[in-house]
Amino acid sequence: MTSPPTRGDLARGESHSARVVIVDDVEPNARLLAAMLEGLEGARVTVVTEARQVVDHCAVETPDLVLLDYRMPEVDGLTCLRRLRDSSANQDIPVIMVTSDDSADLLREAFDAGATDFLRKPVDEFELLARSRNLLRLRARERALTEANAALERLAGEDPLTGSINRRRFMDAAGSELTRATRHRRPVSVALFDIDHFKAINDTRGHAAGDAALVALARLCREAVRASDLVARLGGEEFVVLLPETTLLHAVETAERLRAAIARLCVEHQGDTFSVTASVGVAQWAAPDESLDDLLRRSDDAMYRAKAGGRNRVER
Ligand code: GH3
Ligand code: MG
Ligand code: MG
Ligand code: MG
Repeated sequence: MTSPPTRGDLARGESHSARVVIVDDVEPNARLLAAMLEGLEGARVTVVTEARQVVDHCAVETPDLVLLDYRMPEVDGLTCLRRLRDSSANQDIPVIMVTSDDSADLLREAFDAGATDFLRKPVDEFELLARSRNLLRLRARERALTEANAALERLAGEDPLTGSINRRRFMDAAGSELTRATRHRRPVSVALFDIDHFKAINDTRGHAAGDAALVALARLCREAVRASDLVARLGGEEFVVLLPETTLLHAVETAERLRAAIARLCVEHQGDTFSVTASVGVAQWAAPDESLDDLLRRSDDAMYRAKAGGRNRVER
C-alpha cells in the first residue's frame, strides 16, 4: 500500500543529485565551465563535445540542466536545441544557450527555439552559478510536484483498506480493456463477489475483524488470478474480477476456483480465527455494444441469484 506524499517526499525531490550536461566543441571551454560548476553543491557534470550526441545523451538519463554552446561545427547550438525540443521527454529540460555572439537576433532565435536562458562568453562565474542554481531549484520543485501528483493519482485509484484498486480506477481500466477487446474481437468476462452474511461477522466479531476478512479476501483474489486480470473492491464487501481473454465457461471455472479458495480461507484477527464465504455472479461481455455498467448489472443479477440459491455458490 502506498501512503500519501509527505513533506519528506518533497524534500527528497530537492536533494536528488542534479545532472548537468555541458555541450561545447572546444574541450578546454567546456572544462572551464565544468570547473565553475563545482560551486554547485552535489551536481554531477558531464561534458559532451559532439553536438550530434546530445539527444542520445539526454535519452540515457534526462539532465536537469544543459549548457549549450552556440558555435559548433556541423550541428550548431540552435539546431541542437530544436532537436532536443522535438522529443517530448526533453521539452522541459532547462537549457542555457552560451555564446560569444552578441547579436540580438541570435538571442531572439535562441528563446524562440526553446532556450530557457542565455549567457554571453566570457562567462562570469557568479552569473553562471546564480542562473544555474535558480534553474535547478525550479527543476527540483517541478520534479517534486510531478512525483506528488503521481502519488495522489495512485492513491485516488486505490482502496486504502485492501490495497486493491477501487471502483473509480476499475471503471477506467475495465473501460480500456473493453475497447481493446473490441479491437481484437476477444472475449471478456467479469465475476462479482459479495461476502455472505458479512454484517453478522461485523456484529459478532467486531468491525476490525470484518476489515481483516476484507483484506484477506482481496489478497487471495489478487494472488489467485493472472497478472492481466483486474481485481477491484467495488465497495463495502463487494469485489470484482475482470477476466480478459476469457469466455463465460472459463470465467465460471475461475470463479468457482476462487469461491472454493475463499471458503477455505482462515481469517485471523487478534487470536480469533474464522472463515467466510462469498456468492459470485459471472457474466461474459456481450461485445461490442453492451456498456460496462450493463455488464456489471448482469453479473450483479447473477450474484443475487447465487444468494437466493443458498449463497456460497457461483451463478451465471
Ligand atoms: P448478504 O449475504 O445478503 O450479502 O448479507 P450481508 O450481511 O453480507 O450484506 P449487507 O449488505 O446486509 O451487509 C454488508 C455489510 O458490510 C454492512 C456494512 O456495515 C459492512 N461493511 C461495508 N464496508 C465495510 C468495511 O469497510 N469494513 C467492515 N468491517 N464492514 C463493512
Ligand atoms: Mg564552439
Ligand atoms: Mg453487498
Ligand atoms: Mg454481503
